[in-house]
Amino acid sequence: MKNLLKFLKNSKNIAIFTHVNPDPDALGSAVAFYHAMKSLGKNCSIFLHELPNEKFSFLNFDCFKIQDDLKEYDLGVALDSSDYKRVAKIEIFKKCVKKIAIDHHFIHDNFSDYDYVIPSASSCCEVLFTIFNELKIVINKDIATALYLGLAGDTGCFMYDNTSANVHFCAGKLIENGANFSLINNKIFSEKKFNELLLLKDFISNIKIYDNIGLGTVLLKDKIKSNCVDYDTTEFVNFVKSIEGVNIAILIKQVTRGEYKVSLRSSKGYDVSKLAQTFGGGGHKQASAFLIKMNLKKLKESLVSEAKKIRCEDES
Ligand SMILES: [Mn+2]
Repeated sequence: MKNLLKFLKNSKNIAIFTHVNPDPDALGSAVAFYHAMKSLGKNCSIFLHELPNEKFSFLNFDCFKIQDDLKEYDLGVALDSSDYKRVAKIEIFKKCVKKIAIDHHFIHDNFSDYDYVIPSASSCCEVLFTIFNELKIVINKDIATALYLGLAGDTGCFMYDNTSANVHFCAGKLIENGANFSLINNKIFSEKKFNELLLLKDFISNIKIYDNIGLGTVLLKDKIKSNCVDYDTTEFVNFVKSIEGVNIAILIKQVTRGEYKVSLRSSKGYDVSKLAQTFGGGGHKQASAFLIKMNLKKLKESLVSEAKKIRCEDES
């Protein structure tokens, strides 16, 4: 931690990065870090490939940059990113004089001058909460909102097994400091466009169940037909997971012709990160993902047969 604080204290211009296809924890940690560093008088920007989905409009989008401004940054900070390849706008990150990474992924490939990783933390935002405390940063409403978003996002609205007592402690402090929890949770977990629900209706009617495994598929043509974007299907995997008797939920989303993104969710005791690793991906025990080029029928067959090998490790 001391090293980390030294890096932060010694830099003036900070470029902030997170992973590609940023999820709530990625966006929350980047925005929280931005406001925290601003409060210490630093110049900073968050670099993304594109602006976030409009669902996140309660975050102030002014902090995001999608183009390189050619400024020299004396520190690049990669948040919530488990390895080098996952960092968005990597070409700008590479140019930063010093580089650090702050993360919570169980599998993290060190890729910076100083990688600060707490694998027991629920989210990168939970790690930042402790760091900001050390730095005596006043948690203003902007920081509280962003940190709460990450906590809620990575704990599935405080329902996954990574929801520790400390997560609830942090969430409480953030609410005290102005995080609008009902707005955030409603935007992220509840509110749907009518088109999304129509796509969901078709999706649910095509879910297949194999013992304790549930598998759902979203094809490009379905998304186009219902006028939905990729982000609209983020929560679909949780519908598969919510089916009684399903311990392992699989969502296959077509990205391009022949290319698929697979999201995995599981009940306590069922480790889907190993399943993701088999296919070149990674993540957490209860939530993992990978990208793959494969024939769809073959992909489904091998996913189901590999998933059947997962045994419950939880004795309790
Ligand atoms: Mn995360």
